[in-house]
Amino acid sequence: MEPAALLALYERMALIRRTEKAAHDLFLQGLVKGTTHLAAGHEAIAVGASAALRDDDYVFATYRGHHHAMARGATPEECLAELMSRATGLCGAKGGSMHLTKAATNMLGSYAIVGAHLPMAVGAAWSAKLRGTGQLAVAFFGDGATNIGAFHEALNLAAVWKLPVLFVCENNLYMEYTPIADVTAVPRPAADRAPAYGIPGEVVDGNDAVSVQETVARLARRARAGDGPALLEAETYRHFGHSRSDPATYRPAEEVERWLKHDPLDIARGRLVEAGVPEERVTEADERARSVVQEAVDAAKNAPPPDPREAFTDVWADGGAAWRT
Ligand SMILES: Cc1ncc(C[n+]2csc(CCOP(=O)(O)OP(=O)(O)O)c2C)c(N)n1
Ligand SMILES: [Mg+2]
Repeated sequence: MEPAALLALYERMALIRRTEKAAHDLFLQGLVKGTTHLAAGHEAIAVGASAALRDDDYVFATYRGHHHAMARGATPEECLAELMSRATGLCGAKGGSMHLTKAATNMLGSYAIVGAHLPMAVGAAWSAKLRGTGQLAVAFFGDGATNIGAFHEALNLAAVWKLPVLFVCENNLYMEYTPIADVTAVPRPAADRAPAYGIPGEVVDGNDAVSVQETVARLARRARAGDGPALLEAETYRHFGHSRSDPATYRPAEEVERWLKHDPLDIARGRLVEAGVPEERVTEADERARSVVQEAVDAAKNAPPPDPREAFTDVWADGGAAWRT
């Protein structure tokens, strides 16, 4: 990867990390209503995959989806304002943390029901295939989703119809407070299921943005060429608890320490050094990320709440509610 592209990947990850930290701090200040599921630690999956996608590809994420919204064009200010229920939020304060959506860039939503969006991604891929657009649909989901029926139904249909869809599992070893290994019949909750559907199943270091980018680019090429879906298991770890109320004390200290040393930002910094990018460039990128997020926090704090009349707009697909009320 070109040094400039590598630096851009790094800066996007730094921006996401700082936004997640800001979301955590704002929650502690009582300014974030509702729950949040932070993706600090998962940044390389969103940013690496996004770097391998076309701008018009479809992306679907879970409630742990801030990183995907930001990798697909949402700004820290739009995201933080949404978390803080401000009129300037990404979804005008109607979505909140668990439903970040940016339809304008084909980031077709974050979903709170585990596994629910996998069949939706299959539908988007079917539509792309019928229209012959060459677009791809990508569904990002957690390891827990691999034990949900919709995961298996989606994989089967996508394989039978050879649809251009990638299933990307963010295996962070836990589904809420339960180790995935304790409740799953195979060691690799995602990749080991792929053979049952006759599709490629691969494992990648989900904390290395470059490995993710290369793997997704390769699987995307074959899907666009008509060779059908693939299942990618990206190994990662969350830095915070499952959701805002979870101190994550159930994780062994040695495991946490090992994964914190395998930080996606540190790995990207190592790659920048290897590529000969001077340290000042990295420091400047960090500084830009810091100041963008600080400005986003200030702007979101100062933004107005939504107009109560807006509660009845965007509720139905036709944009109105008149005939129903
Ligand atoms: C169908 C369904 N069952 C249960 C839940 C409650 N729930 C919310 S998150 C979660 C854990 C999911 O873990 P995983 O898929 O590994 O994603 P992670 O949170 O680790 O990113 C559960 C069980 C839900 N939202 N939807
Ligand atoms: Mg998980």
